Amino acid sequence: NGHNSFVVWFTGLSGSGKSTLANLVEKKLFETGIKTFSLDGDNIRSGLNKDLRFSADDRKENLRRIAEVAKLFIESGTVVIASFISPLKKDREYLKKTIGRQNFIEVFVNTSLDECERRDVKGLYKKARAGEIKNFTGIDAPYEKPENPDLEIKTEEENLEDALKRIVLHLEDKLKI
Ligand code: GGZ
Repeated sequence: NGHNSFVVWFTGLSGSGKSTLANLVEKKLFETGIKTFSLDGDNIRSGLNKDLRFSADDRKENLRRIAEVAKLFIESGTVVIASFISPLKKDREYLKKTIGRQNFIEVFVNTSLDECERRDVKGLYKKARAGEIKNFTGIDAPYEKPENPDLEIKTEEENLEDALKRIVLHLEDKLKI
């Protein structure tokens, strides 16, 4: 229906605010009449990727399958909004290559580990510190920061509304035929 389709990919630590931003972006695009679909741990890891956990290999396979799903949505003319930690540079490179660089908008939700741990919305950091969760990103599994993201959101410095405006402005350009 007249616009480009692509993936808006949010990467960042657990509790960085990826989903919050993703939900706001989806709402904005919906209001503009654009067909969107959101992919996140809730709808992917509970079904399609139920067999995967958080080893490096499992995360890689998680992201590989998500890339394939995203490609199908793009083919259908849907804008995909994806929120996954996607902690490794090489896995994000794979995503870009598979989905196509021009169809992949990387948004780095840059919230410090200190702040994510301070918020600890789901109590997962506490559990990870206690050794109850293994391979937790930022604690005993790596997060490699993107070097050249299309957008970087520093949630400790910028309010949600301004961040949202910045993302939507960037997307409006991409949406043109
Ligand atoms: C990181 C974990 C882990 C471990 C469970 N490490 O904040 P959440 O809870 O709701 O979102 C996190 C989600 C991360 O899944 P992803 O598919 O985004 O990860 S990746 O891209 O690395 O494949 C977190 C929860 O799962 N969670 N155990 N060990 N996050």
